[in-house]
Amino acid sequence: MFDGLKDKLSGFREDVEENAEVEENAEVEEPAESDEPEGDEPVADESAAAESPEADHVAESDADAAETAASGGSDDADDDNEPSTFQRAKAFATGRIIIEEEDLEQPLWDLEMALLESDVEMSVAERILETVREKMLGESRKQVETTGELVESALHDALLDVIAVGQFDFEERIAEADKPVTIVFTGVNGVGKTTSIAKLSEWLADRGYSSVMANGDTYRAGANEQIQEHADRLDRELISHDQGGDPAAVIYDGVEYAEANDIDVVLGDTAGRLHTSDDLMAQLEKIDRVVDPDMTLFVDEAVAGQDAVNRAKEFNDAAEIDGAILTKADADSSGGAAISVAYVTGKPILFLGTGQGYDDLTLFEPEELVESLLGED
Ligand SMILES: Nc1nc2c(ncn2[C@@H]2O[C@H](COP(=O)(O)OP(=O)(O)OP(=O)(O)O)[C@@H](O)[C@H]2O)c(=O)[nH]1
Ligand SMILES: [Mg+2]
Repeated sequence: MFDGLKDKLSGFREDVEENAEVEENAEVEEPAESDEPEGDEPVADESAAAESPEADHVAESDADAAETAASGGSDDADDDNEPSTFQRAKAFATGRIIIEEEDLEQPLWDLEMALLESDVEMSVAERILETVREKMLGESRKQVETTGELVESALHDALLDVIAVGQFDFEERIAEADKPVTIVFTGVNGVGKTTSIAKLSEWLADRGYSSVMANGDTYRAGANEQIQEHADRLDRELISHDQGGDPAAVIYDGVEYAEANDIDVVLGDTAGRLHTSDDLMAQLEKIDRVVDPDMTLFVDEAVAGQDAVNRAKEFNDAAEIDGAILTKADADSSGGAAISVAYVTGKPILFLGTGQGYDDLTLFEPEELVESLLGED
């Protein structure tokens, strides 16, 4: 899951570390190294090394540092753009790492490209870069020991900042709400709405909540049979009307059934639709009016990347959602939708679908996702 994105993030970490290391090496040129010249090294290099300052003879000001560096007099002149010895010494003394803005320029550019290639939405990528830059260069950054740790902590904060937007505790919301809790599922065709309803029914049962399914997909031929199969396998009640019936009426009946039978949650399916389909969007409005659901969850597939992000936004604009379920995360390497949906809609991702089995539904935990994206494995 999200392996492509993981690789790209670790590429950024390596880039910054490499840049910082090159500087480190350029600065602390040990005279000992020049004891055995490797043959083709020009003589000028040897004299430069001999005159280079020892780490504990730290210059006292920028001007001094510049002078000392200049006195190296080597033709290579690759010392010119280094952060001053003074800055480094100060950073060393205070246990902080100095990253120069220009060290970050190329890696940040590469990171932006990598995020966009991974289908991270533009405004989300920009926000991530902004936070990374701020955390790595700013005064407020955390105390860390190595450049690698600094990058990791900056990326961690930047990712969490966009991924955790609007997050709430779904289980707590269910526990505290008046019963029955009515949840309506929306989204385009074939993304996994019906499957997610079956999975969520199982997820709720595992936590002690009963549920009834109501098939508001009165549009597609075969929809009743499909959801009935799930209901039979899971031994749940299904409320359905004939094809062509009023979806709002079916879900309403589901709520009545739940009230009469002490069922905790009503899971209302709907037909797949585009936000541009006026008739079908009017149906959602009617469901809203007639049933007044406690939650409307937008379902889309993680593999759809940028398209899923755009649709989440369009659905939220047309018929406000409370959260999202991203299915088929098991088949998604880019991770762009998982990172972008919450920031773009202001509504959290609540679950990831991670396979075709009933147990393949995972509560979305931003912190866990960030850790796995930045993890070693
Ligand atoms: N690999 C994988 N497949 C999934 C996941 N969720 C759903 N699917 C598959 O996606 C296909 C479509 O799922 P449905 O639940 O029928 O989708 P839908 O949104 O209800 O489709 P319509 O009712 O036609 O709009 C099925 O073959 C599911 O098994 C998932 O998390 N991972
Ligand atoms: Mg369906």
